[in-house]
Amino acid sequence: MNLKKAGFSTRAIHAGEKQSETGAVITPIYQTAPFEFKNAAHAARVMGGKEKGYVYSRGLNPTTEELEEKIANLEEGEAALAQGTGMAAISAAIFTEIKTGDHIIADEVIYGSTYDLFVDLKKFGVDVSFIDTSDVSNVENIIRRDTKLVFFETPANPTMKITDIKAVSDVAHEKGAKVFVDNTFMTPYLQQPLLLGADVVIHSATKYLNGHGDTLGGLIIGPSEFIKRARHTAKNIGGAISPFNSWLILRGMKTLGLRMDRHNENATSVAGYLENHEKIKKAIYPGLLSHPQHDLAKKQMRGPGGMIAFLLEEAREVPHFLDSLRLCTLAVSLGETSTLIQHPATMTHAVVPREERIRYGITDELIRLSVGIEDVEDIIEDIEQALKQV
Ligand code: LCS
Repeated sequence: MNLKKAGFSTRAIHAGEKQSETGAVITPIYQTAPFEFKNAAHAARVMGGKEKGYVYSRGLNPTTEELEEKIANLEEGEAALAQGTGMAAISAAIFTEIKTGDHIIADEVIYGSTYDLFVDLKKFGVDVSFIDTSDVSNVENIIRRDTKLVFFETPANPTMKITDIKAVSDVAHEKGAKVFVDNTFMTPYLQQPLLLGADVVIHSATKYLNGHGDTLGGLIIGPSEFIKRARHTAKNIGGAISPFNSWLILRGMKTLGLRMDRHNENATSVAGYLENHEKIKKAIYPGLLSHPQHDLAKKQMRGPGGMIAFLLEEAREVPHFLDSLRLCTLAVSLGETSTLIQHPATMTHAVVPREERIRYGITDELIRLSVGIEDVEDIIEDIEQALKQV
């Protein structure tokens, strides 16, 4: 069957999966560091790049390769590279593309460690401008001839603001800059940045792609030429994923479509509930008509996703509210079966200096909810009883 033409879930289940020599239906876990050469001449050909072959799992591993092929298929990119964490994927992608003296534009609202990585780049002589990419005119105003790349998440972690992938890509390409989109919150089921003009897509596979909260992983998808260079850079940085973790993500991805439908459905109900609750100052969710970029969300996303941000009236109510929850789990991370809740100001984004954080909308009363796939009535009931305590 031509998998390129098949539906999303058919591809999520079958793409990348190879027939094993034993007939095993499920991908084997090649839990090995090195691979044996057939002989010295074979080693010379493989090491010299004249013949494809497995050498060492830091560079290439058959289980991980299936994961790479599956995500490349789902994002409709030419090739992909898997890494041990989302941050390893982001680092490898960035270090593949930039050098001292280059300029990077990054959205000011991004995951805390990604922000911290970009701040660190300044010490290597890379000029980083943090701006609000959700207003494309900000990109137009700041982009320069030496701008190498524009990086953003959409929706952004944790404020849920949305950047127009096509509009920013058009502006960036006019100046010869590349666009890297972190698609972790959406997954290819809900958004495909490469089809909207982005050059490279990055995922923390730790989240929805794996979907079960039991492993870390990162993925980079883009043109073969870029992935080839990224594989070289990544091999030297050394952030390889273990074959077992690749296998877990491969397994998780088979149910991605089913899970994302349920995340969409549950989060839509929870967001509607929160928006109408008297103790909630504001609920921010792309599926709500009140989201300032609801129309853009409908245009570039196939669904609103499972992430919600909301504000309590007062920051001092936050700890008591969080401590009163019984079903929702107080934990960082997101995109798994369980509903997870956290306070960005003191948790995922504590690394962003307070003044900047507040300016970006990551205020002290903001709470982030990753709506799981439990029965939605139970999630709402838990939030309801906790809100009664504040
Ligand atoms: N990109 C996004 C959008 C993320 O949310 C995260 C992690 C990463 C990249 C990094 O991926 P990792 O290395 O953890 O696989 N976000 C987290 C969060 O919001 N809470 O805990 C981790």
